Amino acid sequence: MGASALDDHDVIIIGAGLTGIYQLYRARELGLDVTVLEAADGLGGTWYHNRYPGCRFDSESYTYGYSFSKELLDEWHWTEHFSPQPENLKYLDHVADKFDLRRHMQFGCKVRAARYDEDARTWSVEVEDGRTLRCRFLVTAVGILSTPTMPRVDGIDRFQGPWFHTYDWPHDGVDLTGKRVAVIGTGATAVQLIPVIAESVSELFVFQRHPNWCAPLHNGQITEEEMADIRARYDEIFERCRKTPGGFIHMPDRRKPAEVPEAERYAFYEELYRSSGFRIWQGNFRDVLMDDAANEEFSAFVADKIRERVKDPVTAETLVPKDHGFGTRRVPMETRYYEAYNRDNVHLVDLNDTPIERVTEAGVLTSDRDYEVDVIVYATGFDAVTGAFDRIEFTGVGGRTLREKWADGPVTYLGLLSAGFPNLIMLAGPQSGSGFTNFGRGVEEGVDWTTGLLRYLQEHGCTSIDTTEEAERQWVGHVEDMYDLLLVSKVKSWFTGYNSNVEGHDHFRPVAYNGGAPKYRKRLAEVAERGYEGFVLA
Ligand code: NA7
Repeated sequence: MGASALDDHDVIIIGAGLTGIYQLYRARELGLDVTVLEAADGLGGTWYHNRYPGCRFDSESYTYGYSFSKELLDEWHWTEHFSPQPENLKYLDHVADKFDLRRHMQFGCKVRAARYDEDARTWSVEVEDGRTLRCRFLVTAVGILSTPTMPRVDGIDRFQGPWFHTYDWPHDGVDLTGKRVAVIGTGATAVQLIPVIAESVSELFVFQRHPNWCAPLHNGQITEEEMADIRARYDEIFERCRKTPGGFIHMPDRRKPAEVPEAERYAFYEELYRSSGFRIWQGNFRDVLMDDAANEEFSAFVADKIRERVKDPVTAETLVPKDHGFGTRRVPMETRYYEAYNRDNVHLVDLNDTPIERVTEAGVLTSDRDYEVDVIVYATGFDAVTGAFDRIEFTGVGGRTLREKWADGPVTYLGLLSAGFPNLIMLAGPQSGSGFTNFGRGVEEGVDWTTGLLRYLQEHGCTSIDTTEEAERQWVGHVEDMYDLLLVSKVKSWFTGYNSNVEGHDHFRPVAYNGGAPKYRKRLAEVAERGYEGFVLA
């Protein structure tokens, strides 16, 4: 594709997770010389790293997996409706082997920096092992939750026992049986982990800064018969996912809650609470995510459920969020999470009353007391969406770095390119509609579209693609407008770019695209039909 003069590659993909694997498959189909650089020692991304007990999908398994191969769909059996991490990793390994993708991947290759050569229109990619590789197109598939963050408290490395972030859970496992364990954080990760380890540890101290609105996952096994039925309905399932804003099988209810009689409304809420997966969030009244009154009513309903499930009223009250409404942060899906607090060996520490002062050799010191523990688990989240980009020194036209350009938040066109960084194509990047839906679905569509773009560039002999500041201005404006429609915009979370553990992430940053998958898909299709409007091809 005009890159034949290079000794290296037409395309380098950074990251061998769900996204990178599929982009590799598609790029290879175009006959491109492509290699994938992966920092870890194996493929799988999120599913390679997160090995903590309880880790699993919150998407229905059969909606998360790839749809591109009928043969793959026909042969793969998801054993649970919300499949656990080991099976998810096995699935991705299976895909890589089935399509003979592994030989295009290089593991243990952490990209340190990448510099655009304006004359040659190529990227030089520096790997931490000292090598520099060149490519025409540099494609990032670095994930949106791949840069774990630790709390900014003193003493973390003074602790004498094992300690780790959930993302870095030891691969050979860690036996917590009979141990005193501290878990810091109560996000989606902690909510999966806590009820599982509560059963075997001697004491579990959960350090909570803000509670989240969690909802029952209602997971279950998938029998052979059920799987056969799912296989027969795959077309219908994927078609349904295409129609929903979140890319899940759950369609929002567009009725105005105020127009639905109260008894009917509450029957609906009960039904949602009994339903599995994200239906309670994505299949709720649309207004619950957009209108204060609707949100308040539903939040009060869920608060009562928490109070019913947690025996000690003080603990129950500590677990009820007071600073944000249901669904305005990503909803942690739980399996007997609240019941864990009914156990004698589980203790909730409210950091609002007694903040952490520091970590000591023996445990966690709060303003109230010293919690002596054997193991400390940090479930403290991620430098989400832009973190992985900030960790690589991307230098574009005129020596400007992406980090400088994005200091106040990402600036992109369609979440795919950032002006001044030609040939750097971001998959499921900041402000892209691909990353903020049911990930499997969003990513597959994003990759298919990008593959169409690469084909176009190939066929038209283009050696560079960039975008303009005007196209970016319009896109970022649209991204911000989409935030304004949702209550999510009023709440500090990784959706709105906040992270107390990352310098400068203390204000709103438009990292997510909230317009929904159908709107994003339509926009991408129009852009392509108009000869890649908003892009500058050379
Ligand atoms: P989240 O959702 O970002 O949660 C991180 C949790 O860690 C959250 O409860 C934070 O409290 C807490 N946290 C972070 N820093 C601190 C400090 N310094 N002290 C105490 N507590 C802290 O990350 P997860 O890994 O749980 O989930 C990420 C996504 O993965 C999730 O949305 C799913 O999509 C899958 P805070 O609320 O900030 O007070």
